[in-house]
Amino acid sequence: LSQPSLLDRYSAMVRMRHFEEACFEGLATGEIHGELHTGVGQEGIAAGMIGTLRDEDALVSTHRNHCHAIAKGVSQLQLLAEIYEKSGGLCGGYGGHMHPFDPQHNFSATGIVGSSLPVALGYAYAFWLAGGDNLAVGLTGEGGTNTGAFHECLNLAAAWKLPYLLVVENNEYAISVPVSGVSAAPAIAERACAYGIWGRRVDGTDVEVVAAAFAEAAQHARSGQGPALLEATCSRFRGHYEGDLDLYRSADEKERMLRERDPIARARQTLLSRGEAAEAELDQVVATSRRETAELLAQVRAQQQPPAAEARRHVFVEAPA
Ligand SMILES: Cc1ncc(C[n+]2csc(CCOP(=O)(O)OP(=O)(O)O)c2C)c(N)n1
Repeated sequence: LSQPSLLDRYSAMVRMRHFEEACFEGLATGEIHGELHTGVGQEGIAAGMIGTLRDEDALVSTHRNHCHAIAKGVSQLQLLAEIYEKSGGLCGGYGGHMHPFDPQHNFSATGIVGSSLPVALGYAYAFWLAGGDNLAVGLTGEGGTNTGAFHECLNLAAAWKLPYLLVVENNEYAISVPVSGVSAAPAIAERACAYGIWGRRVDGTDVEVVAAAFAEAAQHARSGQGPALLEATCSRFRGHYEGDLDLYRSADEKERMLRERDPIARARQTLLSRGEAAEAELDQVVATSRRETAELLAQVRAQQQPPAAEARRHVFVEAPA
């Protein structure tokens, strides 16, 4: 796979943000039910994985999974339809936004904090048994790193030198709990020393820095040298979920975060200052993405919901007739 240009990564991030905005619409109109967690502000981490992840690699994400799915190549139409609870969704509209599952791309997610990690470990073990150089990536927020699963997965993956890459999106808050209140160590990546594995902490708002570190970590884990722990710092621009009053962050903190920690604005600034793109070209990228996302949403809205009578399908094992 060749690595995308910064302009390509910028386009991908813009698209991810517009995708999230399309989800806000459905929540406001009552088309989407339940808690909705979006990756607005965190797109740099997902977009940094593009170009390194292959179709056969596995990516197991969290409750905040939309950008990761897009980076993995999951159909945006099927993903948005799933979030909008439509029959054409990845899981026929039964899974909803926290549980998209795409076996074709080895992509899945779970709303149980920390539980993406052992699922990814299972993929890593299967890949190791099969030979070859497929990679399993497990994602978690920094809150999920304080579950037992985090320790157990890294310990086992290290002992067995599995092709396992654990990515931590450190947005500093687990709902309202700041990382400093629950972790004495300043950097989660430092825990890599305890397992004897590759570890690094990077600025997740710089998509190029993420891409370089992700590619290096992936190469390390694929090549039989054991797992890798990549921590990417970032900011969550919205509340924990849509509707969260977000009273645990001051107005000053939020204003500074929006001004200084936007991966899209940062990439745009870099493209302009290096002369790799002009304002008009970047505006065009945004306009095209907006139009295509609106078309996507219209297609989703035209779909049916699964029939109410089948609400319990896939909940219980169905006895053969
Ligand atoms: C096992 C478990 N405990 C609690 C919750 C409720 N919960 C949902 S998200 C969340 C915080 C997760 O924080 P973090 O891992 O940092 O991810 P972020 O939301 O910041 O992306 C919690 C406690 C849950 N879903 N699963």
